[in-house]
Amino acid sequence: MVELTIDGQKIKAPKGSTVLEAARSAGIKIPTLCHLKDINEIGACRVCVVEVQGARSLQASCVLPVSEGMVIRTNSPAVRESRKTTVELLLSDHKRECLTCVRNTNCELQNLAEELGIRDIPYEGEKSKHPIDDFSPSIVRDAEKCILCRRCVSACSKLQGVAVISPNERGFETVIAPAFNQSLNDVACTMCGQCINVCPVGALKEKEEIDKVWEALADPEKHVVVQTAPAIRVSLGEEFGLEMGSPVMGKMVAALRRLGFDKVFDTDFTADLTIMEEGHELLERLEKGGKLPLLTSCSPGWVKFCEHYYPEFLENISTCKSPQQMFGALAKTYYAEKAGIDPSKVFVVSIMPCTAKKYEAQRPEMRDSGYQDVDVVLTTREAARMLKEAGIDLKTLPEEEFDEPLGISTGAGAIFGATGGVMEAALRTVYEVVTGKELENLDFVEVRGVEGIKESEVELNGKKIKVAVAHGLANARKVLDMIKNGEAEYHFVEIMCCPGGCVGGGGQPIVTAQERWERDYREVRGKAIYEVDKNMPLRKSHENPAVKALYEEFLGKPLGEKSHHLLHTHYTP
Ligand code: HC1
Ligand code: SF4
Repeated sequence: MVELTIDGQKIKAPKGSTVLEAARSAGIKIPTLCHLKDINEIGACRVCVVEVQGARSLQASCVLPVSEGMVIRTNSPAVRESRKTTVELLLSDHKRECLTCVRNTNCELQNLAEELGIRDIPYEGEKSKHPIDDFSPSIVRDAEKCILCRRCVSACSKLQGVAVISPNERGFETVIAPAFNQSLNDVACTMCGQCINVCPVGALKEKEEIDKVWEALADPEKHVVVQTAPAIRVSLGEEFGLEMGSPVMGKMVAALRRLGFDKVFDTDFTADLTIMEEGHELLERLEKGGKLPLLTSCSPGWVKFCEHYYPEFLENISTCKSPQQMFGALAKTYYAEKAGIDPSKVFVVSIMPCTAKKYEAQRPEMRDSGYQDVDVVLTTREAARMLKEAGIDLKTLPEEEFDEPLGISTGAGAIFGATGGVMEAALRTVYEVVTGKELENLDFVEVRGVEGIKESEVELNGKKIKVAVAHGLANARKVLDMIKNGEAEYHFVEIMCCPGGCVGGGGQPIVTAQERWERDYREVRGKAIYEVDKNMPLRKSHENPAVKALYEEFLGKPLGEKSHHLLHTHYTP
């Protein structure tokens, strides 16, 4: 430990820590903008400058190591003046559309301008000019709002191991973009949206599709159904001021009903169905010597990553469509038939924690119902915007139940939303199908939690099955490289594109740098998902009565002909 003085307070801090960390541990606030814990610690924006006794210039506290006897001032006139000037200069070259910006009231630059008491911008001069890139089905990039903090660059390279965005040009011309200023749609971007989640301003956002949903809801000819992803039931509440990880399943159902959806269904239902199909696919590959390890297929950002960067593993990917897509295919066949509705009139909306799901719904493989299976995908954030626009306050609503039959699910479906959940759900079912015995302990804790790569072993009738779980594409890279180099051998691997799994998806409520500092949002939301599972009356996919009925009435059996037609696909290099 070293001892230093910050604003007259004697503080002890671990050797190697930064002045910013030392100050925060003592409850002293230093504002930051580019800083993002463990992801972007580069001292680029200079908002966090402090005065160091004896030093000639102000220093960026986020990269300044503590040293014995150091004397720091965090709020001297020179410091305040410098911070203000920095932010004024940023604002002078910023497209100041605050009132109509998607990040209005949720923007770190806006908040900082307010906190620093900025009342006018004295440096009006030349402004950068850049076209908006909205060619991607998932991500919109507006470089005129970019403040060059590089948080997106770090997230894309460090968390996702993708690195398709970086600074182009120099000086005033600098722009964060794919190489040669190409569109995100033309490079090997996975559409994961992690860059959006870390953007402090509105330079990156999802491709908003709210208007299409308003239009469908207003059309008396259309039967509009909505499906809600596993992860959003523990995150939507954050948009309405509830604590992170608050479970809002019943209120969410009530809210969507009030918005005007004809049926409120649940992606958890098809998550259970995925387990039936994928579990049997695993067993078939194990028995018949198919391609192993089997890799999960429900995360479209991961599938796109595999197509771009590891095409040699495409045959390992399960042929199961994701639960979102299975739902769409069944809504326009099984459900339409059962409800006596012309499938061309059924309009399927998904609410997903994910931006890549927008892209997935538009893939040419996803039209097996005879129509585009899922019509519109909204992120959690877009869904909240719709509710707010309609004057619906989630907090005040009663709890309501999903509609039947596509709204019936088990705890196994719910845990899809957290890293390790697909694996755990699959193991619960595969174990009982193979052994014919009842599983005593349903909790496969070894595959839970936020560690980047998790491993476990399960014995099935005397055969050891080795499994692994990776979340965040940088971890996916590690696992795939280990398999490729013969350093690891698995039978079944779950890969989720986003850190923490879908709870950390690129369409989720924004977690600011300050909140990320205070707690691990992946952990908080993940724990909430496991609580949902614990409280469900049924916790194994094969016990879902609506899934059983679906097989009896429509599909026949797992991996049967109808399943193959509607629920499976192939990704080819
Ligand atoms: Fe996911 Fe999935 S869990 S991919 O993370 O398999 O997005 O939540 O909906 O499809 O079920 C996302 C979440 C989601 C699918 C399911
Ligand atoms: Fe990188 Fe994902 Fe953003 Fe694409 S969407 S630029 S892969 S972080």
